[in-house]
Amino acid sequence: MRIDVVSIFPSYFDGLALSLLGKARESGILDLHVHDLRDWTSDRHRTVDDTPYGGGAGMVMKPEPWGLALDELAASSSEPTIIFPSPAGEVFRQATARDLAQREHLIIGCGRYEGIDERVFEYAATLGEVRLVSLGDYVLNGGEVAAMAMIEAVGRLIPGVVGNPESLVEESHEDGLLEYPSYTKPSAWRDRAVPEILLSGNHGAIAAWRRDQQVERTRVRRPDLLGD
Ligand code: 6GU
Repeated sequence: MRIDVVSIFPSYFDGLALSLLGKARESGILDLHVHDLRDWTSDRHRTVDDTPYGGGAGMVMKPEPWGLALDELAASSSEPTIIFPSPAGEVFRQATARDLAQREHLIIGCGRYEGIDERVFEYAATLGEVRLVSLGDYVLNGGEVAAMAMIEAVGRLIPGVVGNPESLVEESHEDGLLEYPSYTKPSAWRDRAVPEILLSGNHGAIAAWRRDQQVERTRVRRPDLLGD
């Protein structure tokens, strides 16, 4: 998979060189390129924003650098998926990550300030499928942190990125439930014992206990996931 990220703070993404995703990049499974939006400006100050038509607080990202960036990056594939992290978008879920992990080419446009000129989204839709995607119902200062979260969630689903594919399925949200609790040695620690059942060797009983734990914590912490 190829991912192009456009941002005015490209160094945010240096962290993606670490760990699992770093290895995926080295092995060529994940072809990640981070670009500075200002490279598509032509004025002396490399301006990317201006005041909003109609008035109001803050600045809006100008369309011209975005148009040139999208033209150049979309030219490298037939049907890119163009993602704009936005608190006004659809909520990013595990199903979204699974969907995006199937794509050949993602372009992620990170907005700052009060947002990007609306015409950029319309234009982008002539180049590929456009998705406005939000991390959740709270406000960040820009799309970078959201883009990092999305790249990690999508990247780990690309075949070969996570060494043991079994570890992908027993995770919170993969089956619509929260994950069961995990324990390791020592079996007693600061007067707290590991649940007896996990030491029993009875794999059927352990699987049933874990399932119960999943359902119970989901009921308490995230009843919305159960449709209640
Ligand atoms: Cl994707 N962007 C911003 N700026 N704020 C957010 C968000 C995205 N998701 C939640 N809050």
